[in-house]
Amino acid sequence: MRLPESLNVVGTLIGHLDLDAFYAAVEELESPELRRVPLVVGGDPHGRGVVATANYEARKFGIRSAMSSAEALRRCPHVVFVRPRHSVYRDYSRAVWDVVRSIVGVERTGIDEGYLDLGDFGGARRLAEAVQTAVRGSTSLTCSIGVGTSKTVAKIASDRRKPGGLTVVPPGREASFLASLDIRLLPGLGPRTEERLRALGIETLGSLAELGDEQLRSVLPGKNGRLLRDRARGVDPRTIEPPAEAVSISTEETFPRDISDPERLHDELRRMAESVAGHLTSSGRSARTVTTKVRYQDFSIRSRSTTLAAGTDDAARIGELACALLDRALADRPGALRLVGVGVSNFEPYRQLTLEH
Ligand code: TTP
Ligand code: MG
Repeated sequence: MRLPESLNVVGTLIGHLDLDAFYAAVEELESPELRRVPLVVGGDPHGRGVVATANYEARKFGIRSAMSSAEALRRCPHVVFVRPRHSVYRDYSRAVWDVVRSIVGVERTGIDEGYLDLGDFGGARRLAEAVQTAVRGSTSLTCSIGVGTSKTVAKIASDRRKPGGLTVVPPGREASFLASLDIRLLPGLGPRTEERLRALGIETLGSLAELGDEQLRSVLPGKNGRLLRDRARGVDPRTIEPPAEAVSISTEETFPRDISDPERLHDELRRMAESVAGHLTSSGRSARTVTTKVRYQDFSIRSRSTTLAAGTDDAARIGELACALLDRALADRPGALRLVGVGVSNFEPYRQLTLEH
């Protein structure tokens, strides 16, 4: 996917979107009886489970992510526990980001958060509101968005008015927005740094921003100190990054039973080569390097590659090369295989793409 050209333009407003009580919100949608009761998504409260997240009802009792489930139960004896269902959350997350991407350029940074390219100041608020409305419309989930001239300001702002909030920090207002906030809210500022700053009486981003060079060097020496002070001042040149560039297309398959017959292995490789070549062709690319990967019964992995003088997207050619590479691997180390895979690489830089079965 190519991103809109407006990405990374200096002067663009950045949004940070974060879904509200994400896992818990999904569970409430899936089981309406869980709405309006204190809910924890997490591990066993009678074992060593921890809280992944809690709905806002449960947060009133002081229940928080990463707390032990046993502690959550102590704080609210009638809290309802459900175990995390990660594949369901992944599906909701995909639906959210598909609809967000249909409106603005996106750099996803987590399952429920990412940065948005909101263009110039004039249209940023309207775009952010449109994103919130679209997310709610397509998934019934709510999200909070912070808007600012930098990633730091946008990320901090998205957490200010949860749930469902929109906080816009206009250009020029960064330092005053940050000044009164606790240093703990600055992304990238870890617990050890926090402790050192507090020991000197530096509790707010405003006082961190005001530290002189010499004082800064003594508390937080090196690059990191300057970076954190810059961010506390609202200075953060990071732009929205497009998704990582692809370097290969590959597919692999674990067999229900290990296979040692070379003919059957060749058939599998030819079939996989068809699939890989299909993706190459449809993306208008050709590849110079073909790789065969094998996994033996003891789970060890070997791979063999060959590089052509000119690129190809021909399934039969890739299949034959993959088979020859398999023969080489088996000549070096014979044995039954749990898995084989075919990959192609060495093309014009594009996104990494792993085919799913
Ligand atoms: P968060 O966005 O930090 O939390 P949240 O979406 O539940 O609540 P908020 O409204 O404050 O944004 O994390 C997103 C999901 O990631 C969260 O729903 C569950 C999971 N998660 C964990 O599993 N363990 C953790 O310690 C945290 C912080 C999150
Ligand atoms: Mg969240």
